[in-house]
Amino acid sequence: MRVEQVERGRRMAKKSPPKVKKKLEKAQVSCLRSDCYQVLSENNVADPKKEPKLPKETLLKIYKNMAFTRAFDERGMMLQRQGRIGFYVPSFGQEAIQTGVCAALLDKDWVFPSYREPGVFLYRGADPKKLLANLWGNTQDICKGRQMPVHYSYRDIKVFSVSSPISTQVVQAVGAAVAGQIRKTKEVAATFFGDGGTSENDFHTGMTFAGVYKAPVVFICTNNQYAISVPTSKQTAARGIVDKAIGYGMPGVAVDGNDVLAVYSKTAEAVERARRGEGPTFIECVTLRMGPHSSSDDPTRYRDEKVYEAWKKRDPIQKFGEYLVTKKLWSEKAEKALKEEMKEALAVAVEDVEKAPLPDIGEIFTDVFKEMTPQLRAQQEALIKEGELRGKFENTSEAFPL
Ligand SMILES: Cc1ncc(C[n+]2csc(CCOP(=O)(O)OP(=O)(O)O)c2C)c(N)n1
Ligand SMILES: [Mg+2]
Repeated sequence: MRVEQVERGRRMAKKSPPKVKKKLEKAQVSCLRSDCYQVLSENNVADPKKEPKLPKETLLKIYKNMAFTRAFDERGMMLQRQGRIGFYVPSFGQEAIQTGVCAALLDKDWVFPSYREPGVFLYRGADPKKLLANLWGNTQDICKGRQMPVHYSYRDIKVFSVSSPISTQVVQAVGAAVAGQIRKTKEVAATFFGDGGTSENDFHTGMTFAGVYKAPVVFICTNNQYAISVPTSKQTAARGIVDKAIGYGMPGVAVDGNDVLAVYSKTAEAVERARRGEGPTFIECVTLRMGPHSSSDDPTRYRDEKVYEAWKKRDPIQKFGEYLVTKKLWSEKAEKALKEEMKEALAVAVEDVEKAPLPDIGEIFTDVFKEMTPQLRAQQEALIKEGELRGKFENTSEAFPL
């Protein structure tokens, strides 16, 4: 923990009621980088000068979304381990980033996520069944099984289709933002990408254009300290990824990615700035990926267990939950009821979605052109015929290498 933080904690402790005082005095040492903006202390006490004034309903919506994102991820991993789906990408430990950013956006704004943001879809009102259907790629799936699992697409809530090639969403977000600028819609685009994503050319292109054209974009870099097994120290020699903002002529800020109030506050400032026409902002949300890269990965082969244990004590859901309990907005009883409710909702949704049949093989070719081209029609007919000859297409659900 930084010296200023400890001193601020002591000053706050002097003025605070006895219960809060005790907590502040017992301040923990943080494993977080020292330049990160925080609202909640390591003991989950809010700094009164920084605490955002959010209505009770929003605070509870934020908490419930973080909890549901965790439950959804747990279910996804479980389904994969049971062999019921082929692949999953959990976002364990990153719930505050996804949720805090969305809480600062309006419905009319656009979001361009990576593959590790189920909480974005959920916060903006996605039907969990539609997300689950993508994991099976069956007839209930919005994309009719044409996308990889966890690569959701949700036009109704203005969340752009997830792409596997990393950072492609950065240029897409800038394009949408510039389009809004030209059409004077006052819409903001937020895009999520990882620490590894900042080494991609698309990141550079998007940041350059956004800086030059003052595009209304908020760049959210989730620095979860790994790109699969490559640590951030091998990704960049910069002190922090936030330093990259300077080179593109935009303000940058690093925040504690496990403190949802900090993520919310800095995103809200960036969104207001973008809406005022003052241009883009870069936000580095520092966290640690608490799960595997994907269901195909084993992080115990490369991560430092001591660092992992230290971050475990900073769980974003627990941090925010403690804050809500102090504010008397949450309780053990409410927690128990929520857990039951989520378990039941997911069980019912899975049961329903899993039953849906796979799309017809010929559907691979539809929806591309209004009128199917003769070449596509010929390919469609050939594939259907092959299917008829072979009886059944192979199940490749265990062949995801990523
Ligand atoms: C252009 C491109 N190169 C390589 C890959 C393979 N790949 C998939 S995920 C990943 C790591 C990305 O790390 P980061 O951007 O930090 O995001 P995180 O997975 O940590 O959320 C890589 C290299 C890819 N999908 N796209
Ligand atoms: Mg990463």
